[in-house]
This record gives sequence, structure tokens and C-alpha cells, in this order.
Amino acid sequence: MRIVVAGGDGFCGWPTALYLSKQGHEVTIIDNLSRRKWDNELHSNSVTPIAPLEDRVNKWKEITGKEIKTYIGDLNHYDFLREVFRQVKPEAFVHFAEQRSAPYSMIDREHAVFTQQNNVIGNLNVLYAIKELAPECHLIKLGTMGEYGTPNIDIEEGYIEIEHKGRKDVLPYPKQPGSFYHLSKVHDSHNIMFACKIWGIRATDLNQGVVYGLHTEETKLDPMLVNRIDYDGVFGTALNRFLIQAATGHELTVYGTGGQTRAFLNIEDTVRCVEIAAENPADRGEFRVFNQFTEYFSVQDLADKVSKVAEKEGLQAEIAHLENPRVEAEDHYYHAVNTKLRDLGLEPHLLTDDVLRDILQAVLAHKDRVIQENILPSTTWK
Ligand code: NAD
Ligand code: USQ
Repeated sequence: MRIVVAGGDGFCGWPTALYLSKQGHEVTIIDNLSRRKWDNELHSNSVTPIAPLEDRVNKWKEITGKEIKTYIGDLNHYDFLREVFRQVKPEAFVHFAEQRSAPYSMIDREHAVFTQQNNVIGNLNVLYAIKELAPECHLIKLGTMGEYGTPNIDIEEGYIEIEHKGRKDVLPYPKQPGSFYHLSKVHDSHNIMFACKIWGIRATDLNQGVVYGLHTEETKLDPMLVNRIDYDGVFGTALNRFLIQAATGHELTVYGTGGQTRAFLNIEDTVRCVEIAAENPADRGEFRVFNQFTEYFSVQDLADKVSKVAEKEGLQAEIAHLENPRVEAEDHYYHAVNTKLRDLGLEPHLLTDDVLRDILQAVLAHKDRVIQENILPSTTWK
């Protein structure tokens, strides 16, 4: 299949591009390298040293003989996007290319506006490009479990049957996102659903939980292929942050009580979920939603797990409860359905002590790159 991976220089996109290339797909990466620029803006970095994109794909070709084409450009520039569609004629378009940090979107007005412009307009351009140039192309869009928030009822996969005043309908599941970033994903979902209805586009919205881990089989092949891993208070995510904090002797930064429960998955499952979606495309006009996660945990549970494994490795990993910089429920019900990807063949990598130890060992090798001042959260929601 001819597959575009937009955002293919990022944490999820890079291992996905390699994995799909290994499976024999013709992979093309689009990326404007903005993630690297945001690191510069924040004076931060990936714990692992990441090579320039060109060197990464050249190394992949040298090792495997497989070519990954790259286009450096912005989804917000429609002429650029149209040209890529003309040249590549994608059969599937995997869309990771957004500003994905909730704290970044909450820094100030400019960052909120930027996030929504970058994400919503980029995605809208992709929808128009599919309509105009590749109407059969299957859009595989990365959404987020955070679109749903933490309702006091079970979270279904995209839709819920509602009975109201004696009448029934199946409606989009209510959305209660927790940041301007998460809201951008909700706006994307609505735009995609509408485009499917009016133009007959085929789309799968992958409502992904928080991704943890670093390596996949492919990224382990050579140091030049290593994935990025974030730890700072803006782009670092819960479990990866705790592991890196443990590796550097920092307290584990649980916000508030730590009762916040979120859905999680290993990066090795992210790449497989995208493959499953690509191999089983949505029908023309269908807007399909899969909840893409394998397990859920409270933040406190995760900190306890990391602390236990770190101590066995001879590391000090105290847990600190920081004043929560976000506005979010800390004590809430959480139960979400995730059967659709399992039914299509996903075999989850679960979070065992061995898995935690492997990630910890991998980040320990680069711990000197961590800039300690970047660890504490610097953005508040208020
Ligand atoms: P990332 O920031 O590491 O990668 C995103 C990539 O997209 C970057 O390389 C960036 O340069 C590129 N990009 C951003 N805006 C672009 C634009 N306008 N044009 C072209 N390229 C652009 O993020 P990630 O962690 O790999 O996340 C990928 C996607 O998955 C995001 O859409 C995110 O919302 C979603 N997601 C991520 C997680 C997670 O835990 N990392 C969880 C759920 C959903
Ligand atoms: N948290 C802590 N301590 C930390 C970091 C986070 O307690 O040091 C808490 C947060 O308050 C929150 C939870 O952990 O309750 C998750 O925070 P996070 O930063 O790991 O994840 P989030 O901001 O939700 O965003 C990440 C990705 C985003 C993706 C989302 C999936 O950055 O792109 O959409 O996970 S989900 O959480 O399902 O919405």
C-alpha cells in the first residue's frame, strides 16, 4: 500500500513509518520538523539524541534496502500538501502531524491559538486534499482518549445509544476535553465526521491513550534509528516522565492526589494499531472510531510501579505530590471500552515490571542529557 505518515519525524510517527516500511508498504513521511523547533523554544531536548530525518531514512535504507521518501513541509500549506498527494497518490494517510502537548497549548493565548490553528486547519487541509485528489484514500487520524474527559459513565468507542423522551438514537459520544490541545482533537473529529458524511471519505479516528516506551524492534536496529523520548514538564508524558525522573534521581512528580486515571499503551502497540487500521479500511462515507489503548492506571499506581522497579535497580525514587498545575478531576470513575482493535487482532504488550525495567535501562544510558530545570511543570491551567 502507498502510505503517507504525516508527523513521521515524531515519537509515534517515526517508529510507525519504520514498521510499515518493514511490512512492505511504500512509506512517505511528511513533517515540517516543528517538534525539533519547539524543543529549541523550550530549551529542551529528547533524552535520546535523535539524528536529522535525512540521516535516519538513509540509515534505514542502508540496513534494510527499503526506501522511505520524505517531504519537509507544513500541512497548513495547501499547495505543498496538494503536490505531495499528486506525486504519492496515497491509499492511506496516517495523520500524526499535530501539536500534541496539553501544557504547550495552555502556556498563553498565542500557544492556544497556534495549537488550534496548526491542528484544525492542517487536518481540514488533509480532508480537502483527499476529496480533491485521492477520494479512495483512507484517513487514519490520531485522536485522543482525552476527547472524552472523565465522565461518570462508561466511555464507548465513539458513539453511544441514547434514549430521550421515548425516542432512541446512536449519537457521537459526549466530549469533555481538558485542554485547548484536547479541544483541537474534538474539533478535528467533528470536521472528519462531517467530511465523511458529505463527501464519502473513509476515516478511522484512533482515540489513543497516553503512549509510553521508547524502542520498537525497528528503532533498536541502529543508534541512528533511535526514537525520541520526552521528559520535560511540557512535552513529557506521565509514565515516561516518571521513568526518566527515577533514572536521574528526581522525585516522581505526581500532580495532586494522583487519583487521575488515564488509558495507556506501549509504543509497540501504537505501530501495530495503525497497521490494523490500514489493513482493515473504513468503508466509503464511514467515520469509524477505535479507542486505542490497552490498560488504564491512576497516576499514583504508575508512580508506585516505577518506584518499586527503580528501587530494585538500586535507584532512589521518592514520590512527591505536587500542587496540580492542571484543572482536572483527581477522584473519578473511569471505565472505557477498547474491543474494536482487539477484535481485529491486536495482541497487547502489557505493562510488566520487565517492560518498565527495559525502558528504565534504555533511558539510564542517556541520563546525562536530561536538563534538570526542565523537569518541573512550568504551565498552569489558571
Ligand atoms: P510528536 O510531537 O513527537 O510528533 C508530531 C510530529 O508532527 C512532529 O515531528 C512535528 O514536527 C510534526 N508536525 C506537527 N505539526 C505539523 C504540521 N502542521 N505539518 C507537518 N508536520 C507537523 O507527537 P507524538 O507523540 O508522536 O504524537 C503524534 C500524534 O499522536 C499527535 O497527533 C498526538 O496528538 C497523538 N497522540 C499522542 C500520544 C502520546 O502519548 N504521545 C497519545 C495520544 C495521541
Ligand atoms: N501527570 C502527573 N505528573 C506528571 C505528568 C502528568 O501527575 O509529571 C498527570 C496529569 O495531570 C494527567 C495525567 O498525568 O492527569 C496525564 O498527563 P500526560 O501529560 O501524561 O498526558 P496528557 O496531557 O493527557 O497528554 C498526552 C499526550 C497527548 C495525548 C494524551 C492522551 O501528550 O498528545 O493526546 O496523552 S490522553 O491522556 O488519553 O488524552
